[in-house]
Amino acid sequence: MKLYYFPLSTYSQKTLIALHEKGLAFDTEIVNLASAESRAAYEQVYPIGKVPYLKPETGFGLPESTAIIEYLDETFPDTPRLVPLDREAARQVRFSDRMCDLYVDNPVVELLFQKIGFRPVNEDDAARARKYLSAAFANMEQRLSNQDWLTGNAFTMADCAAIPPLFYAQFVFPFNDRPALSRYWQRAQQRPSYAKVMSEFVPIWEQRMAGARSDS
Ligand SMILES: N[C@@H](CCC(=O)N[C@@H](CS)C(=O)NCC(=O)O)C(=O)O
Repeated sequence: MKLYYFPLSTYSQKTLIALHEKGLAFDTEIVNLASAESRAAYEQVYPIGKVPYLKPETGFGLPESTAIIEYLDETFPDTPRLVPLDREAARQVRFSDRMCDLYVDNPVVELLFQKIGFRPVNEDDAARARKYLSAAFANMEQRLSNQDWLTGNAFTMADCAAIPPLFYAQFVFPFNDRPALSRYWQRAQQRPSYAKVMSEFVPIWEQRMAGARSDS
């Protein structure tokens, strides 16, 4: 199977964490979201143009990080499950996954893009993003006060969704005043799956930030 992704993309990172948690082998193709040419070529594969996108060995291609992780769970049943089989536990994981995408990842990206000039500054959108992040981080702080991972003591799809935006949140909506969330972020960086993801994207991020500083 082949994963189309962009190393700096949070939703790509979410899927990569899942693939590494499962120890699965996969080919990759990088879609450079900063290049109009690369994006146009990718739209031949997936016309919506968003990453990630998984092309399995057989059958239809799959966009959407959550759908990809659910597919991996079903297709490779001998690998660690990221959505538990128990229905109530699975419901909690799916709910937390949605909350993380909608009220952590999307608002972090909104604030980040406004900060680095990828989107025009819009105070209403920024205020809404901060409101969502305050509420989501308060909820995470409470949950993480007595458990290691977002939905309990097992690492799940909810953690795959929660961890990537925390990297960028450090720059646009820091959470060091939240001790349980800060400990979770430390734990996440020790997790081999995410450490592997970081080893690819952090140097790219640092290079871009250094370039942006020298331009200004
Ligand atoms: N709901 C999608 C979101 C994917 C998404 O927004 N990807 C971003 C990168 S993190 C992207 O491809 N942006 C390019 C664009 O919007 O054209 C998922 O879970 O995969």
